Amino acid sequence: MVLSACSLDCPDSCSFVVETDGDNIKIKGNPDHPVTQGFICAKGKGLVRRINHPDRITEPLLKVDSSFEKISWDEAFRICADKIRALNPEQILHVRGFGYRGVLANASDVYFKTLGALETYGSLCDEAGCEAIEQTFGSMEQNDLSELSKADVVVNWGKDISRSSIHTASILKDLRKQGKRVISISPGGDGNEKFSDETILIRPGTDRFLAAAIIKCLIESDGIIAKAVSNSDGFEKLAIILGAHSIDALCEMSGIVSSKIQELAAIYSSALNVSSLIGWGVQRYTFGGENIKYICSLCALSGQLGKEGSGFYYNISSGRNFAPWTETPKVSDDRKVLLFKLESELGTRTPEVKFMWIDGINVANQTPDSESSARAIENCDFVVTVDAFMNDTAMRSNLILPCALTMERDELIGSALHNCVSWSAKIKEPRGLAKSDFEIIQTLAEMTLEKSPILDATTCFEKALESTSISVSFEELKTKGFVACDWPSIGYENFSFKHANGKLKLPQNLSLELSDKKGFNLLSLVRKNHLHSQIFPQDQGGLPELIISPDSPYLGVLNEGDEAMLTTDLAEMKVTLRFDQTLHKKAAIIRRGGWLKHAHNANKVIEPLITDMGFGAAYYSQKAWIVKA
Ligand SMILES: Nc1nc2c(c(=O)[nH]1)N[C@H]1C(S)=C(S)[C@@H](COP(=O)(O)OP(=O)(O)OC[C@H]3O[C@@H](n4cnc5c(=O)[nH]c(N)nc54)[C@H](O)[C@@H]3O)O[C@H]1N2
Ligand SMILES: Nc1nc2c(c(=O)[nH]1)N[C@H]1C(S)=C(S)[C@@H](COP(=O)(O)OP(=O)(O)OC[C@H]3O[C@@H](n4cnc5c(=O)[nH]c(N)nc54)[C@H](O)[C@@H]3O)O[C@H]1N2
Ligand SMILES: [Mo]
Repeated sequence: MVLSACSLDCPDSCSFVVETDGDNIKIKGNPDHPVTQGFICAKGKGLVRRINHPDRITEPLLKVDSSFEKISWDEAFRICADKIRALNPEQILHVRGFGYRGVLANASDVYFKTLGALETYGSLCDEAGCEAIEQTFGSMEQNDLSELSKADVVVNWGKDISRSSIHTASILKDLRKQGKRVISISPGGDGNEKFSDETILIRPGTDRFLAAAIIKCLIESDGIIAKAVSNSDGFEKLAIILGAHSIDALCEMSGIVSSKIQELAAIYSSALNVSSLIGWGVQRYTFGGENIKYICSLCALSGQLGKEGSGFYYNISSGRNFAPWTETPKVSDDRKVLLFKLESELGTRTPEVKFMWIDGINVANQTPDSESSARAIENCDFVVTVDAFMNDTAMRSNLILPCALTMERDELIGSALHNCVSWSAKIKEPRGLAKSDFEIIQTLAEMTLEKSPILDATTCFEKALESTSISVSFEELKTKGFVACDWPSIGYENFSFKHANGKLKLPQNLSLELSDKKGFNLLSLVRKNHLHSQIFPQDQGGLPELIISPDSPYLGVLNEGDEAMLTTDLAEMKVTLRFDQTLHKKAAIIRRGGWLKHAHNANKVIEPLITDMGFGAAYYSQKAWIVKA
């Protein structure tokens, strides 16, 4: 029995107990870990299937006349090094995702930044919300996860609890057993009702109006706490903005009746401990940042912040407990290209980008307007992808370098949900000729730079642990498998914030929807059993499903089980319709991550809309409709 940990891009960051018998690996959740608590999710269990899967790429593959040929690592490194040496760094683009996170995972960033290569900006994930919280509080803090168990009421603003974080779901289950209350707000269709005492159906993308309406009720009923007003900037202006909208008008915009808003206002201003969960879905909209700002401001103004059992949970930086193992050079803005507009950005750039290095991201699949990203890859002279499967990105590359996966390499990982760091130990040798990303970058750096910035792995780990929040040695951490880091259990205690004047900044705008374009909001939500596009071809048979309300005004003559064309201003794709009574009439759900090559990719029809802050992808603002196939 050995300890290891999951390094998937998932907040729960589980600690594993691993049993090995030759090549056979069995993983279980570590019962001693305070959050893993002895159980893991389907995608964590699925890691073993990925390691052993027959489709796995285990040798370097070079595209010759449109088919792939096996080559040796020596040849692969020589090709890469020759190309990198021959080019001006501005002709090289590094595209990195978080398909692989951790301390050593940063090596490719360090290398390409040192080289002076271009990199991407723009976030596929959580940046609109992170930026909103930073702008509001001057930092991104939250109560320790253990505080959630002290809540009397949990208000879940759009977290898909049963799929995206099963350990949060487990805390909610326990709370309900003790008679505590969980209220979930979402456009429905996510199964949250099984984990909630009450679900409130909201019109997609309008949480800011709901939160604003609750704040307005609190202002009108003297429910705002004085300390929040004195410790914030912009309260007067916010009150004027809210004064310009009636509660009824705000209700109309969010589709929620005013009695419900009064009820929520009463809960937030009560003496109960109210914790708010904020899901990433809420910020995948054109005004996603503002949605988050209003929810956080509601927590602060009602006094449900900075104390036990209260506050909001959105995200913590998964790297905050690690010290950097090296100084990484900054990349100037003129060396950054927008991730979700790669084709147009690269098309107009001089000097022309002739070499792309892609690692830990399925760019041709996960970016909005995925077909355009796919073309950007096809149009580039030479593209290297470090991955383990022949996905939409790898198949369009010139060279595929097979990477080791979780448990085939050592790594130290943090979490976006809790404050433990875990040792993700190597349990077995990488399959075939696969190599760890770290080893690949180490070799490349030595071949192409006068002085390689990449230290040896142990030094990187030791330096990462020279962090103010960690007090165990590397050896101790390896033995224990994880360590709880030293961090205040209460975020923003005493209403002390990190802006220079110590105050929080309240929202000074309430943006109305730009247009009432035709169509429903297309929500491309996570799958239960897979992480994003890490799905096998055999799990993508038939047509993808579009889940829609039987009362949707967009159905026309179409019925459950019918084939339909899911259509947007950008493109169309064929789907089968499935009805879900719990879904909002103005929304439809398609699961994300299906592959272009299997005609399952939602991003084919999703335009590259950008969030109001943080350069996030506003996937869920996509308007779509259906026509008979
Ligand atoms: N099984 C599984 N788990 C995962 C992942 C995975 O791919 N598979 N991915 C991981 C990653 S990287 C991330 S970022 C997280 C994402 O996990 P979540 O935070 O759950 O994010 P989403 O799936 O984007 O959002 C889903 C929830 O937001 C709701 N929602 C959508 N629009 C709105 C709205 O306008 N208002 C409100 N109130 N709710 C809304 C949806 O109904 C749904 O319940 O999950 C992580 N965990
Ligand atoms: N339509 C739509 N699309 C979305 C979203 C949405 O809401 N709607 N949300 C998105 C979110 S939350 C996120 S975080 C992103 C995720 O986007 P991606 O990061 O592209 O997610 P994955 O599909 O998990 O792809 C990660 C890739 O990394 C590879 N990989 C795994 N382990 C390793 C490793 O150790 N080394 C290397 N080099 N590669 C490895 C996997 O095989 C996989 O191909 O996309 C998003 N895409
Ligand atoms: Mo994400």
